[in-house]
This record gives sequence, structure tokens and C-alpha cells, in this order.
Amino acid sequence: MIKSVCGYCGVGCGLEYDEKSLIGDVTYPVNFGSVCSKGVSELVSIQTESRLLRPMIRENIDEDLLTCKWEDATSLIAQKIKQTSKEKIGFYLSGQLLTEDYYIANKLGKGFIGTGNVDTNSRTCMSSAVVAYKKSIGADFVPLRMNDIFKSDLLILAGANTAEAHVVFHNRIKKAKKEGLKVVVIDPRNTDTAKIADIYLPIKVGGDIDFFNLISKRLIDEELYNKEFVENHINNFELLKNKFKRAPVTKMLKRTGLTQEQFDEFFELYKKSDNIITAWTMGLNQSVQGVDKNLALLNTHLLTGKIFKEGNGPLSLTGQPNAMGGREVGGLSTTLAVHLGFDKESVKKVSKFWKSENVATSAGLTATQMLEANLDVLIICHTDPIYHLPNRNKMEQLIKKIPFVVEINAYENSETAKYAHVRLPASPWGEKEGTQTNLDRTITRQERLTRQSIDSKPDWEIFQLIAQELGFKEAFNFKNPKEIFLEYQEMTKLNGYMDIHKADYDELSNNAFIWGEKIKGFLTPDKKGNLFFVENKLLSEKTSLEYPFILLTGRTRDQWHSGTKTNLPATLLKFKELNFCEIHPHDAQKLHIKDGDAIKVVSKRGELITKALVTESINEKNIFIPISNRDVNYLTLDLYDAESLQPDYNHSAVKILKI
Ligand SMILES: Nc1nc2c(c(=O)[nH]1)N[C@H]1C(S)=C(S)[C@@H](COP(=O)(O)OP(=O)(O)OC[C@H]3O[C@@H](n4cnc5c(=O)[nH]c(N)nc54)[C@H](O)[C@@H]3O)O[C@H]1N2
Ligand SMILES: Nc1nc2c(c(=O)[nH]1)N[C@H]1C(S)=C(S)[C@@H](COP(=O)(O)OP(=O)(O)OC[C@H]3O[C@@H](n4cnc5c(=O)[nH]c(N)nc54)[C@H](O)[C@@H]3O)O[C@H]1N2
Ligand code: SF4
Ligand SMILES: [Mo]
Repeated sequence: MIKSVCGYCGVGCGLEYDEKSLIGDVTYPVNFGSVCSKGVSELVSIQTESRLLRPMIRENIDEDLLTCKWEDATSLIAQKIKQTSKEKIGFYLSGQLLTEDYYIANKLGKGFIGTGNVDTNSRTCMSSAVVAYKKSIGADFVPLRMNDIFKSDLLILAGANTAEAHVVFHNRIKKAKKEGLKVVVIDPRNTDTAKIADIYLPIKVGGDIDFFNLISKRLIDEELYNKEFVENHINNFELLKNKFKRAPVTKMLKRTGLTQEQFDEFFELYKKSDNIITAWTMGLNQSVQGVDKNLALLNTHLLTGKIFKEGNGPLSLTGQPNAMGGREVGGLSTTLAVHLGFDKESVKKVSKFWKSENVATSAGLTATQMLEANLDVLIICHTDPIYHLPNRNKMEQLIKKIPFVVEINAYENSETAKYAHVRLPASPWGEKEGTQTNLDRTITRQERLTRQSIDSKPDWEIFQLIAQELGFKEAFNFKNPKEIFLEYQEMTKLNGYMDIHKADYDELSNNAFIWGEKIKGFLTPDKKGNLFFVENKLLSEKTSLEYPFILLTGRTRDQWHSGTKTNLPATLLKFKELNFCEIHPHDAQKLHIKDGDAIKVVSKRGELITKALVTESINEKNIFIPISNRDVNYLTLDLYDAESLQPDYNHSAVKILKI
């Protein structure tokens, strides 16, 4: 029996494999044996015909790709890197890489090539939460665990559809409900998650800052905040209080789209709940004011002191399996390594540790900036930017201008593949080993369950080959992921609060390690939490007569993003429809659209064809298209949060045409 962990979502369920079947691990402290349809499909996805199996190469993207030897591909990549100045080189990584893969790629990019341009698709996913956590509590640190819901009285889910996106956690929520937990869901769509809520609040898209500000204002006005906690542990209280004095309450409520009765009913429950958790995901993060939305939410926990104690706290629900591990390693271009920034002291420490004189000295381009930056070399690994970046028509034009694009992927059918000059086959989940950190700091090891396909290699090994070709043989001489993990663990000692060095690699798959369990206070320099006054600036794209609908996008339960791993001919797991567009019956009627009709959805930037799903689950004037429709980003707008540079995926103005 081999123990491993699921490589799909941030819940990170424990699995067991007995050479024949893959099942949930009943002893694992996250899922206690349950798994969802994606978890069970892990093995099917390795065996599919759409695997990328050989390295391939071409001089320009109009030519066919030709199979080549690994040495030819890696030496060409090294040669291109050598010929290019470091600010023209970019590494576009992924929250689905294992920690060891991430560590090697970051060490090569930031440590030895010396470019800050090493970023990840987590930019499109969690960067608003990262920035806000840092500002508010002092570090990118999730201060509670999923199991805290069993010690809590109230769980608020804001812009999070756990029923489809964090399935096993959702089942845990249902269990906690039976033990008395109340659940409030704030979402413009009456999702499967909303259906289990004690109170469902159908917020108007983009109204979340107003909603959380209304909570904070009431807490202050009615003196319900925790005075002792605020006095001793919190900065900026007077400032916030003064700002709220003039806050336009009626307007704010109107912007939430909720009635006074709805808000009051919620606030009654809020007031009487001793222990509160607020969890959120893309409904807040993916926004032109994503950071501010996070801060407005975090304010409520700082005011009430409902943080750093059992059953309480702001719980960012990370999406990808190892987005947290990537952040810990330093995979975002705004960090250098192990949660350290680019200040002189950190650069010095890191240079000494890596024994390199070429460490990047300033933050580099974000993933959302890379295609627009006239790069000469772009290395993309374990992610599909042409599928996932907003305003796809524009992104397609931009990537064509990059003279040398390398794509490292385990599957052949990504959208980015069309633009790659070199394609390298990676070994996917099940054919490799390494560690990952789930959404609540649980570090576990994924195991190799089957042999490696003939010519594919684990991602860390691919980066190591490139590093060796570049002449960095001593610094990149790892024999296996364990050796990398040990070096990374040593490095975490550079950052006082990271106790990852206490984990035991050999033990990890049997015994998960939870880091940061001793942290019970703010990690800011003055050890105090920071309140921020934020306002809804209504910066998203507005509807017009021509484009009267707001498009929301998001997950559907049985598909993993672009579907290279889940939407397979051999998969019998397609229980739920993947191609649809939710539209309210009133809107459908006005447009003479019936359920199941083919429709064209058009924005100022592009269009797609899909199928109408007429449902009252969606507010009028909103439509929803799941990201299992690979064309979804032809419609979306490339508008970004000014601090996190995360895209505003959920607020594009569109029109609908019957075809
Ligand atoms: N099945 C499946 N599960 C996944 C993934 C997958 O591809 N498939 N991907 C993983 C990843 S990477 C991520 S990031 C997570 C994402 O996890 P979630 O964020 O929970 O998933 P989304 O479907 O993107 O949904 C966000 C919800 O926000 C709502 N929303 C939109 N705009 C607003 C708004 O203005 N305010 C509020 N309050 N809500 C709003 C949407 O209606 C939607 O229900 O899922 C992870 N899990
Ligand atoms: N409109 C809209 N756009 C969105 C979002 C949204 O909600 N709405 N969500 C955003 C978010 S939160 C995210 S996280 C992104 C996700 O967007 P992507 O990261 O682009 O989505 P995936 O399909 O998961 O891409 C992962 C790629 O890795 C490949 N792969 C699988 N296993 C391996 C392996 O072991 N090694 C290597 N090298 N490759 C492998 C897969 O074949 C696939 O091509 O999309 C973002 N884009
Ligand atoms: S909930 Fe997430 S981690 Fe658990 S089995 Fe499903 S996809 Fe895998
Ligand atoms: Mo994500």
C-alpha cells in the first residue's frame, strides 16, 4: 500500500494505492477517506493518449514541431538564455508544480540567471490574498486550519463555491453543520454551496467591499468590536472609525444589492456568534480591487479579535494543490525566496546561501505582465497562459512576438502549445514524487505510483538539465527530490517564522507536517495587525446598451481548468455538464432564448459559442460561463488590481446573440 496525496485542488486529500486502485486514505487528517471525482480520476489521466511523450523543436511557430533529443532541446534553451540579457528572460510557473520543482526553477531564475521575472499562474489566483495578508497580518500566512470549522459557530463563504471547487472540504462543512455550525454564503449565483446555507445573500457583483465595510461600521457604531484586543494588538483603529463616520450607508447597501432586512438578519447571526470563520476565494480575489476586498474582509477579524484562536479567522481557500508551497519557496516575482523580499539584507542572505553573486535584486515582472513585456525568452511550465490569461485575442498576438517560447507540459493539447518553439514532456502526477503544501499549511509527499513514460522527466529534472547546460553544475547537482527538499528546508531557516525545517521528508507521506502551528500572533514588525480603510471605487467594466450583461466565470465540479487531465475520452467521470452559459429566465425570455439553445456571447474583445442554461440560480443581468469552456477568456477584460496585478475575471460586459 502506497500513501500519496491528490494533485488537484488545494484541499489536498490523502490517497492510498494498492497497485490496482486508488482510494481515499481514511487515516489522513484532511479527508478521512473521502475523495471527489477528480481525485479518483488521477490514474486515468496518466494513461491517456493525449500525453506529451517526446521533446519537440521548431525554428518558428508556422512550422511543424519535430521530435528531437533531450540534449538538443536543453542545449538550445541554454544557448538562447546565454545570448539574452536577464531582464528579457521570463519563467512562467504554476501553483501545480511540486515544491522541489518550484525550488529549482526559482533558484535557477532568480538565483543564477539573476532575473526577477520568475512568477506563476498563482498571480491570476491568489495574489490579492497574498498582498492583503501581508499588509494586514504581516505575512502570507493562513492563520487557521480547515478543521477549525468544527470549533466555530459561523462560517461565512464569500465568493467561494466549495461544492464544486473544494468538494471534500464542502462535505466537511456539511458534517460541521450537523454539529451546529451556521453557514452564510455570499455569491451573486445561487450555487450548490448556497443551497446548504442557513442564510444566502445574493450580493450584486462587486459589492463585497461595501458588505464587509457595513459589518465593520456596525461593529464600531454599536461598540461590538473587541476593545481590549484592538487597543493592544491593532493599528489604525481611530483612522478607520473616523472614515466610517462619513460613510454613505444607504449607498453602500444599495451597491451590495441586498435589502436592509437581509443585512439585518445576517448581522443578528453575526452578533451572536462567538466564533467566526470567513472563507473566500475567486469571487473576491479576481478583481480590479481584489486586495481591497480582502482587506475589507480582514478588517472584520481584526476588529473582533476573531483571529489566532480556535474556530476563528480569515481562511483564504487556495485553489491549486501547491500554490501555498510555491509561495513559500518564493515563486511569485514579488518575493525572492522563502517569503523574503528584495531588500538588501535578504538579497545578501540568499546570495550567501546559494553561493551565487548573481541573485536578482528587485521584483520582476508578474505573470500578467510577461506577455506584454517584449521578452526574448519565455519558459512556461505546468500551466497554459493562452487559455487562462484575460483578453485572449490580445494575448495570442503578444505571445507570437516572443522569439523563443519553451513549454514544459505533460499533455499535448494545451492552448499555449501552438505558440511554443520547444516543447518538453514532463512526468505528471503518479510518475514522480515530491512535496506539496495544501491550503492550510499541511505538507505531504506525493509518491511515484507507476513507472515513468519513456521520454518524460519530472519538472525539477528538466530545470536542472537546463541549469547544468548553463554551467551551474555544482549548484544543480541533485539526485532526487529529497535532496532538493533538504536544501530548501535548510533555506527556510533564513526566515525566522518558517519551521518547515522541522519536517522529515521520509515520514511525510505517512505523517503530514503542518508548519506554522506555533504562530499565534501578528507577523508585522510591531507585532500588531493593521486595519485599512478601503472603498468600493467601482472600477470594473460597466454594462452599456450594447453590452448589457456582466459575465461571471468559474469552476464546475468534474473539470480541472482546461481539462487536459479531466476531460478525457477514457474518463467516465463527466457527471456534470461542461459547456453551458447560465442565464436568468427573464433575460432568456426577452432574448427569445430557450434552455439548450446555441448562443453566441460577445464582448468588446472577442466572442464564443455556447449553450444556454436557463436558471434562476443566477441574478438577472448576470451570466455565468464555466472555465471548462476553453474559449472563455476571449471575452474577459485585461484589467488588473493595481497592487496584486490579479485580473478582474468576473466583471466583463457582454451581449448575447441567439444563433
Ligand atoms: N472542480 C474544480 N475545482 C477546482 C478547480 C477547477 O478547475 N475545477 N480549480 C481550483 C482553483 S485553481 C481555484 S482558484 C479554486 C477556485 O474556487 P472558487 O473561487 O470557489 O471557484 P469559482 O467557481 O471560481 O467561484 C467563485 C465564486 O465567486 C462568485 N462570484 C463572482 N463574482 C463575485 C463577486 O463579485 N462577489 C462574490 N461574493 N462572489 C462572486 C461566483 O459566482 C462563483 O460562485 O478552485 C479550485 N478547485
Ligand atoms: N476567465 C477566467 N480565467 C481564469 C480563471 C477564472 O476563474 N476565470 N481562473 C484563473 C486561475 S485561479 C487559475 S489557477 C488559472 C489556471 O489556469 P492553468 O494553469 O492554465 O490551467 P490548467 O489547465 O490547470 O493548466 C495546467 C497545465 O499543466 C499541464 N500539466 C499537468 N501535469 C503536469 C506536470 O506534471 N508537469 C507539467 N509541466 N505540466 C503538467 C496540464 O496539461 C495543463 O496544460 O486560470 C486562471 N484563469
Ligand atoms: S477535494 Fe480536491 S484534493 Fe480532494 S480529491 Fe477532490 S480534487 Fe483532490
Ligand atoms: Mo486558481
